[in-house]
Amino acid sequence: MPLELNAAPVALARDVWLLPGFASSGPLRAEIERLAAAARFRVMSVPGGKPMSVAMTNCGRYGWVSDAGGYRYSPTDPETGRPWPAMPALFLATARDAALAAGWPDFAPDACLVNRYVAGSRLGLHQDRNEEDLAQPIVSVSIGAPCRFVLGGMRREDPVRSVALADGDVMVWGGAARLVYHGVRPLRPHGPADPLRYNLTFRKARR
Ligand code: MD3
Ligand code: FE
Repeated sequence: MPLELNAAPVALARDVWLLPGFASSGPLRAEIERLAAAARFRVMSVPGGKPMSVAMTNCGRYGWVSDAGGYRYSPTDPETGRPWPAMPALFLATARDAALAAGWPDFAPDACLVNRYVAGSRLGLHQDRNEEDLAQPIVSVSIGAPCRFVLGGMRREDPVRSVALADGDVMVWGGAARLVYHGVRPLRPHGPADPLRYNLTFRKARR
């Protein structure tokens, strides 16, 4: 059993919490495989037209999508026109438990974005600001290969620092940190056995 399992939450900055090893990734991975069979991972393009390096799918009432029309939440999968798969009970329980542990007892996510990283995949510095209710926190669950997460400030030009995230680590952000700039450094080639990283990002998209 990893030493950090059920470790106390670590405050990385004001209203930014790291819950080391909070989640058991095996059962979450099994759910990801089920989801991907219903709504496949796809590479979306940023509004400027360039494909992202991260592949994505969604579950829950709303899914985050990006295309030439911009970034938005959609109740349906643009590839099939069908609603996104329901959020698995295990996903919802994990997100709610993590938010509670970090001090947000009423988190009710209606959207879960599933990101899939291969070696070289990255996410540039950005804010999450497509959600209607910025009083709600965000919960992020890391699964699989480790990565370095970039934590900036309220302005793009603020200094950043890099935080290591491992399998099972959960981050919770809200309050004063809700609009903090963040990103993910290019995933390093890991091992032949498990080169993938998944991230579940739970959000309340609509009021
Ligand atoms: C900090 N995903 O999908 S989630 C994203 O690991 C995204 O795939 C990253 O950033 C990933 O938008 C990290 C963690 C996260 C989410 C929202 C935040 C960090 C945040 C909002 C404000 C500050
Ligand atoms: Fe983000």
